[in-house]
Amino acid sequence: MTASSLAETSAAERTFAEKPAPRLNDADTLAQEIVEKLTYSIGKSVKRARLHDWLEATTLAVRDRIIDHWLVSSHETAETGAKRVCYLSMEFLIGRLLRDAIANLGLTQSVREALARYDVELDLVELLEPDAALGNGGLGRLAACFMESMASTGVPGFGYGIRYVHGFFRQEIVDGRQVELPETWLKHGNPWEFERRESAYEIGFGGKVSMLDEAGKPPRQVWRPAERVLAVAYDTPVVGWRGEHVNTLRLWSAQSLDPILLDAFNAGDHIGALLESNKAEAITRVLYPADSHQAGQELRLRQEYFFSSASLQDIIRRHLRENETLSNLADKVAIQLNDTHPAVSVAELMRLLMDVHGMEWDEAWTITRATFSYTNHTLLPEALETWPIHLFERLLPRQMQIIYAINAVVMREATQGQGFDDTTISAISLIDEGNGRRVRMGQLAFVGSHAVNGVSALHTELMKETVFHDLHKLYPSRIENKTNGVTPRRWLFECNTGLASLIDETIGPGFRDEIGELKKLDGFANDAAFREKFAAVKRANKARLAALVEERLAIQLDPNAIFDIQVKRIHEYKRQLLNILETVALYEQIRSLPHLDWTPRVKIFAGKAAPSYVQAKEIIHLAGDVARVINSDPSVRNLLKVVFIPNYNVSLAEIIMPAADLSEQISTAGLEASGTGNMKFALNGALTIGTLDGANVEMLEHLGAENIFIFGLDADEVARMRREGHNGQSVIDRQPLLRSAIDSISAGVFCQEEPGRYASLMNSIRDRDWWMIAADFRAYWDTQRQLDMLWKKPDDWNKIAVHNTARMAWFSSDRSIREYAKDIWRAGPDA
Ligand code: 26V
Repeated sequence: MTASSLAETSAAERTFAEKPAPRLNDADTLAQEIVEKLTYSIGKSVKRARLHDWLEATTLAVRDRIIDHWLVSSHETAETGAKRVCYLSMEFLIGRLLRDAIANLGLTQSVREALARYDVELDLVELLEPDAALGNGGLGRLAACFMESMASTGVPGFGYGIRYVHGFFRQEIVDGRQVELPETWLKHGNPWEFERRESAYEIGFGGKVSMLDEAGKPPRQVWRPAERVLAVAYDTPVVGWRGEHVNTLRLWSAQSLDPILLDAFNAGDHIGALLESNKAEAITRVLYPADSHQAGQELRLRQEYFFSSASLQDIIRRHLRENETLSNLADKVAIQLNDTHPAVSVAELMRLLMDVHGMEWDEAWTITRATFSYTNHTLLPEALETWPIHLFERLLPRQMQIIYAINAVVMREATQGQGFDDTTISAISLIDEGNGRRVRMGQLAFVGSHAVNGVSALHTELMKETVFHDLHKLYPSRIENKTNGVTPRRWLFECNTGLASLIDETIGPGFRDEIGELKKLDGFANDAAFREKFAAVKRANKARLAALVEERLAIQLDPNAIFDIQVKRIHEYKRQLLNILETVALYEQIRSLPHLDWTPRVKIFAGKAAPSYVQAKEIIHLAGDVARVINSDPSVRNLLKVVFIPNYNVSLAEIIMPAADLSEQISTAGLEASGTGNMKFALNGALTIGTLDGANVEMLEHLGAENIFIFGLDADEVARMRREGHNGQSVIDRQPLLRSAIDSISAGVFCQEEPGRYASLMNSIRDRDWWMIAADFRAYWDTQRQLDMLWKKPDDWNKIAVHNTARMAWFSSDRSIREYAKDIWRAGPDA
């Protein structure tokens, strides 16, 4: 069997490999398998092999074992006719795969020993794997955690997305400013993926729609696209815990149908001959490096339609291979729309069912709604996708017709059924008439789905009150909550082996199979000897991070200090600026009152700004400027250090999360849909300082108020103050610490070479204070000082830290996936 046909499930193949011959998991066997790959797949001898060759050989050896399980999983799903879950996402922020795969297969020790025989260190080999960074932030990382959890909980899942040639940009800081460099994860090839040339689909753009009236057949609309490109599938296996189930992540790559226009080439137009091919391939060349702010460009819409159509054609083809009819599609497939990026799928599925497969409107519409469900990940108005109608119509004329027709159905339900007034009707409409006529993708995803979910309890309630207020009135049972989670395999077992082993020793290894057992750790918070060991693990993790910072930035960190960490995308609503202002205020206080017993702190920041987001880039620049001045001031040495670690990504997060004492989750309340970094930190024993926002609210419920440090305005108060026209200056006038910090930054204390650099950033706080930085400063400062006091009582601090790890099990993405499977998809082992 060739690599390109593995894990496909055609009837001919079903007889193959019911159960692969079991392999031995000892170091001898693995050493032999790895060396065999090294010799025969890579063509290197043990003597000559470089570390990179060992990475490839190890990956290929491990991959063979995954394939054994992959085939079995695929065949089982096909054989039993189990319902599949298709997760459509523009982003999968995967990170590295080797360590995850080895750990889930239970091979870590054997592989380590096998390589050690050749004086090769597994940890060093793992470091050479590039991060698959096919996502921006939370939404993409959630998709990756969900893929792993679907495999671990036995839900037959398919991830569908885009195989970007260039993932999320590499960030460098040059002269204090963020510089974006292209990321090239495929440079050395990608041993995890299988190209499936046989799974390729044509994707059309532009052209005309006409009515076809053939004798003896009902008249139907036919779309004749002006342009066509090919979507080619690349499959990556996603191995679940203990390797029991392996799912598929299928990413689409765009190719031109004609690689070269030979006529043009022969006529001497060598560049023109390649234009079409370049235009086609451009569709999957780069990931849009933004996580808010509507993209607006045609290429983005092309990307969205390209991967939606390819995925739906694939789903339909597979369905028809196993079923006689499409009438039972919704019984066999659930399709989750990860935000509105794949929302055009609603119109595309209708088109495929009606125009290609001859189904009537009513049946197609019923099936479409029963198949799709939609997750919303942000309420920020600037991130809600809409497309100009003229662009949509030009690129996707048939889909536009269908959207008008869907809109007519919804409008009818709203006027006839409910007697809604004109304002409500225009809020519900799929067409925004107010802004130069645009298609609203959120509305399309909502009406085309049977379930719509938010990602935390608070966010879901706010969806009902704000963006989907009127659609919620029309379809009151459609919105439900599914609080996010994170996979404990990557975010505890693999990234914090010290803590995971300590938990093994303390409560036994049962928590690795049933994460709920972590609760057994709770009682050990009162056991001094255990706390000592827990603190020792944290200290080792801090030392590891300190070594990284020393190596990359030549800054020494004191492990006795609180490691106070804020890592996430840089955005005004996430309020890195509030943290920086508190840092400056603390700096000034330490300098004015040096005799006080200050608690030493290290403030750590990391995160990327969207390339076009000016304020976010200024915030990065400011963090660096503040760091430079504070770190070189001998009067605060060892009491305060500030670092901005460049190029935050999944692999860096795996080192940072276990090393945190304090996790900063300080968004303006009502704006962070959930957060998932908050969960990773707390699971690894960090205390949280945070607002009543996103999943922090539920963390408060699970941890208890004494184990999380909540401050500031809540979402209702923020909304009220905004309505009443809050202004920052009035608050600043009453707060000398804040005023002095803002004045120092404005006056150029941290950027003497260009004193006006931050004037406008500071003025935005003095004027509108839209993000409530001035408004929340005092509460934030007070809570930080409370934490300073707590640090002086290590027993008390460590007790809280233990409670955090013990009580975070509910935030496992296995729990999220089981809820989706039961309530939305009606799929999985318990369906
Ligand atoms: C929007 C856009 C607009 C067009 C350009 C590209 C682009 C890319 C992404 C987005 C939406 C980003 C929304 C997002 O990442 N939300 C985060 O989702 C996390 C998982 O649910 C959640 O934990 C975070 O709170 C939320 O900010």
